[in-house]
Amino acid sequence: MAGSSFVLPKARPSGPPYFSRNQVAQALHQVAVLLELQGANVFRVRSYQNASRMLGGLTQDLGDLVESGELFGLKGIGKGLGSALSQAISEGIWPDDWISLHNDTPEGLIEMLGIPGLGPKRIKIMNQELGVDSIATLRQAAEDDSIAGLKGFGAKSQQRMLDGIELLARFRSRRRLDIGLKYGEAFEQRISQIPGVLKAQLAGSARRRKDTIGDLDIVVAVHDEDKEDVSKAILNLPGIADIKGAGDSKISLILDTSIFDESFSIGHIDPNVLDAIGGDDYEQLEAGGTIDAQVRLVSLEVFPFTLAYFTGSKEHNIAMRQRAIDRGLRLSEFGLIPEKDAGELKGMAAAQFSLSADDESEIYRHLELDWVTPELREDTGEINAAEQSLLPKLIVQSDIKGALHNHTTLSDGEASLEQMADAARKIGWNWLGIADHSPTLKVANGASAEDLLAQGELIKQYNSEWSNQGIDFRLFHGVESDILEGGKLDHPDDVLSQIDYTVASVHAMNKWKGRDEQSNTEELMRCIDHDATTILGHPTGRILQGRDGYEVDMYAIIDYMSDYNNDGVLKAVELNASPYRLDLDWRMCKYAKMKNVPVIINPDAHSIRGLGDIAYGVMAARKGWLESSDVLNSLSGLELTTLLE
Ligand code: DGT
Ligand code: CA
Ligand code: ZN
Repeated sequence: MAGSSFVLPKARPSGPPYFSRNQVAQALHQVAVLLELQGANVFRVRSYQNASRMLGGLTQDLGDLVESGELFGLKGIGKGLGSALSQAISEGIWPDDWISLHNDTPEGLIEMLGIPGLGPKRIKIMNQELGVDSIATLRQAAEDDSIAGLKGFGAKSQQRMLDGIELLARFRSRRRLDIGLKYGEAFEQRISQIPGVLKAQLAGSARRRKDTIGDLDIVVAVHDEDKEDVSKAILNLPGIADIKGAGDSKISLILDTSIFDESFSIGHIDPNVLDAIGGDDYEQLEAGGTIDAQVRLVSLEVFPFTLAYFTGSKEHNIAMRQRAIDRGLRLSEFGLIPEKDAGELKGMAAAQFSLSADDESEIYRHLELDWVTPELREDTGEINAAEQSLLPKLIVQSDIKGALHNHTTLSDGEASLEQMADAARKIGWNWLGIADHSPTLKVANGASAEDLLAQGELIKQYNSEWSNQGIDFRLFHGVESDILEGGKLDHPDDVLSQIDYTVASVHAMNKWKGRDEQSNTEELMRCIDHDATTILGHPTGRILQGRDGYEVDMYAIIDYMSDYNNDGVLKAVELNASPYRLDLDWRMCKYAKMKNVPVIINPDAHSIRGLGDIAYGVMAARKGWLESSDVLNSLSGLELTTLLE
């Protein structure tokens, strides 16, 4: 499970200091909230809140402050609180009254604190007036419309609570790939640096680059004699909010944002996207978020087997295990063991008879297979392909020479045309396509036809300057046109004919989500029919962890685009690389490839930094079996010029 936690931070196994500054600040904040929930005196509540803020903002080491006695001299730390904190830091024990405060507060009330935008004061009122004592009873009360009537509440705040409950549930269950990878890579990095660690590698859905991640799995190789020390060191790493279990070879943890060296920031989010994932509440949820992690400690000989097992997917493992059985072998997280040797033995006892493997590829070789890259391990045909040496040569980021859906300050981008072009050149691209929003999308400052054409003149000017200087870089001029009623585009034909290409995208999500699959599919087809439409942008409109896309028959859409391409008319489908979208879904990429529909991976960048999202698009494209020849991004500027003519 992922989400946020509201428990007193666990002490490090060795100290002092037994708690980090962050943990102490967090504990004080929790005490303040719980006191407020109990209806305690406001001054008392505030004193804990202030102490939390003050300590959280310090730069000195807390252990030093305790030792020197300076802690007592800090503003807002009285005698009582000072000695309570000293004891906690030097002995690893929280004050009794804090522990009872946590224990005595009904779990349902604590659970409600996780709802974004809902604070202790309102929870207390709803508890007293309506007997609300859990998220479930809160939802019931809101659905019965009884909260709207409470003094100081109203229908709006009632709806906000319902939205908050939904948001929390979504956020807790899984995390987006970008976030999961951020935690996973930071954790892998920290573990790798521990003395005695021979190898540490992220496994699970993160290694398979799924678009969302349930929990992190990390496999660590250590010599047996170092196991205990390494395990202790892992439990002492920064960023551990709680320890769920710590055995000999398996550690179960909850990580929080203090795992990051720098303070956690999610950067610019397209307002349209932010709205779908909870607005300002989202940023707050993310900053206070957590993710679960499972660590396995194994010896070097077992490492490849454990890594392969915990990389999954479960379906891939099952197919692999069956393949092993067919060869008289038993495949497990501990080894690949001849059945005749293993007999009645189980687990590690059987593993002593395992065939050896220095790395994963040797396990695959034992089973007469080519090594399967983790992204493909979903049991969607990869084992057959590996058996026949027909696995695709997947696209890599260095194949990317440019992308066609990016914004500038002409609509809602943060960088100018010139800055975007410079940035693209700096990352080694050969070309860049600009597709600013069209007039209908007022919230995104859609550009008028006049402004669009003026942008085209500027692009021509830049292109001829580069060409004169012998610089092999060019800009393509496009537009991201809204798809209007009946599949129409947002500019007259004589305007569209003056630009290089059109990315046609749906933005009126309410309308499209309120309609049936057939109407939506047909309207998209009408839009694809338009001569100017080159690319279908974010084809389902989904926002991961935010909203489902509109209903549409993507197979029919791909088939329809396929006919055009087979007749020599370019109709490409976008794989929007924003980690909030990854739309086209990876599962559909393989179908587009099979049907000869080119894919264009587009970062949909609204800033220079946004160009970097191309990395997530490449991950999704790889997961979708795409090779460099399947995407327009691998063409040179010259080739693309010819294609778009
Ligand atoms: P997630 O965490 O929901 O995003 O997805 P995964 O794939 O990381 O799944 P997780 O964390 O439950 O387990 C990690 C890997 O361990 C999984 O991909 C395959 C392996 N595994 C877990 N349970 C089973 C099982 O019952 N059978 C088999 N064959 N493998 C399993
Ligand atoms: Ca996992
Ligand atoms: Zn768009």
